Amino acid sequence: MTEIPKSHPRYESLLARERIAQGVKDGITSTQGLIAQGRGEAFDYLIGERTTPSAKAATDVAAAVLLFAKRPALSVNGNVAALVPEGMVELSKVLNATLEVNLFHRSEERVGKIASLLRRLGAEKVLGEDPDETIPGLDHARAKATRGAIFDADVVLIPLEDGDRCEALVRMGKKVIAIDLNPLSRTSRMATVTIVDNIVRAVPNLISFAKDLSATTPRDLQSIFHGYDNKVILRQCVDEIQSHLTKQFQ
Ligand code: PTJ
Repeated sequence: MTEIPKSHPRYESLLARERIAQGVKDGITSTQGLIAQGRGEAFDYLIGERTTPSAKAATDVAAAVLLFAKRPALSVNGNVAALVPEGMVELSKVLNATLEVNLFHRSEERVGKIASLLRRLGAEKVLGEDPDETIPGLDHARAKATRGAIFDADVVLIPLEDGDRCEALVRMGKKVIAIDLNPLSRTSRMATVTIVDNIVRAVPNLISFAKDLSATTPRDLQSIFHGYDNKVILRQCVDEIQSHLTKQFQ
């Protein structure tokens, strides 16, 4: 990887680029993943490369929903595996959740490499290499799902999703938590809870909020979710972007 000095004003962003580029070289990330990262960066710029108050609120609710889940599952794709593999493993342990490798541009080789990486980092429950079910209503590889993980989960975390699977999972009656820097995407609009934040900030926040809430009773966790309205959060996010942009030229 290119050596990036910590003093560089765009250190975090350049580091993420390096991770994605390395992911492609290692056969973990798809080449299309480079484009996805670029799109994410553009939205992150508009957001101000920070965790906004609306993202913080959504992350707190997401942590509560994942904690009161009976069978939580965390979906991992090639970009997630390149950017936050250690974080996803830690999150799975804090939540007692199963990780499932699920790819849009699926190749069995890439699924295997990602699953091995997660196991090497200490993950105990990794599925996705032998999917035994299909998510109804999807015609692409993302439909592949596994019993014991995404297929029969009651709550699914889908970071950096590319479209209609979110809607299909919601149709199955699941609560879906999305991490997506684009507040306008189909995924962001369809999810039960959308965290509009960079995954490199959102996953550490989720881990820390889940740890903080770990002693909370299921009843109190449910009350954190009660009355949550994702549209209100997305509207707040767009307002935050607008006021951030306005401030740039004052
Ligand atoms: O590994 P695969 O084959 O499953 O493919 C994964 C990608 C990400 C390539 C695939 O799912 C895809 O094409 O996704 P999209 O639609 O290009 O990107 C999904 C969403 O993630 C977009 O709305 C991006 O803005 C957003 N995004 C990109 N990078 C980040 C991000 N959101 C949070 N953090 C990021 N770092």
